Amino acid sequence: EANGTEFKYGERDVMLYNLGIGAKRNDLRYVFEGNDEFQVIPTFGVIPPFDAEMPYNMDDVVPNFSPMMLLHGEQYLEIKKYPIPTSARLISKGKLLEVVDKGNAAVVKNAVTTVNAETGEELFYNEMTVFLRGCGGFEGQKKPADRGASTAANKPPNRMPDVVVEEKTTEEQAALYRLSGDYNPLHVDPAFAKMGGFKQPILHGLCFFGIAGKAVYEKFGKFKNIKVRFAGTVMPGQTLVTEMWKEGNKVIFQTKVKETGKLAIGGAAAELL
Ligand code: HDC
Repeated sequence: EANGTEFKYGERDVMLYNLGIGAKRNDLRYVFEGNDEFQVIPTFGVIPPFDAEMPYNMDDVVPNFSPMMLLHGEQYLEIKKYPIPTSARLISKGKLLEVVDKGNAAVVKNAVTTVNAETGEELFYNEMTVFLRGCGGFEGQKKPADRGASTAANKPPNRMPDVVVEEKTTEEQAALYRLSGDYNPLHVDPAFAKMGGFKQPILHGLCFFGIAGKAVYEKFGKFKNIKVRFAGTVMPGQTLVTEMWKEGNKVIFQTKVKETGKLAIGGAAAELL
């Protein structure tokens, strides 16, 4: 495990994150620090790990690593404690969980624990999986381990969704979202995106995860964990349609790109508090 590095945030970072995942100017609880219910949307828990020091280099765990070929594959977030502070100092510690060999790709999974620097209390736990194109074939483990909620298949039930939320992203969505901490050039630099095999910069997985998670939060309330698989890419400006099914304590959901009908998020669920 790496030593933790500090992540300090305040109200300004909260508003920037909320706007990055689609908060509107009249959602005062998200965009105005003077509102009585001012808050950060709970998917914010994926942000502090970007400042975590990782105890390994990609080059040491997979062959042919190239940052241009990296895609976000899956994300699992646990929120250990509500309310989430709107300003705090946090410490995140990361570790490598597993490296899976998919033949022409590798799948690398990290775990990051985030605690409050002052109280030591655990606030977030994340598992982040990256899909590394061109990095497989090293005779490694072929299947990811079963990790309960973080790897559940979450197949939508065979009925109409209980709730559907449509949200149009803006052309500037990725340029705005990156200011919350993921500065990967894939989302803003056309030359880099092209080398990664895309016609234009693509939207951050965690941006559309946030948009879908916000929809779940607004329709069903606080959740203790949330898991997604990034099943397809999203271009800034596209419209996202999130379908939700309540199954007991769990909200199973999926997100499609309206313009293409293709799945962007699958295998997803949130367990309600
Ligand atoms: O599903 C394809 C795809 O394009 N998904 C969308 C990816 C995406 O848009 N991600 C978000 C944008 S990238 C981003 O945000 C980067 C960010 O800046 C950095 C994040 C850093 C996080 C911090 C970490 C420290 C694709 C390409 C992923 C897979 O498609 P295919 O190649 O067609 O694969 P397929 O034939 O469907 O499956 C092959 C095997 O791989 C498994 N698999 C598929 N999708 C997966 C995945 N595993 C994990 N995550 C995914 N998303 C399949 O199960 C299959 O395995 P098996 O053969 O064993 O069944």
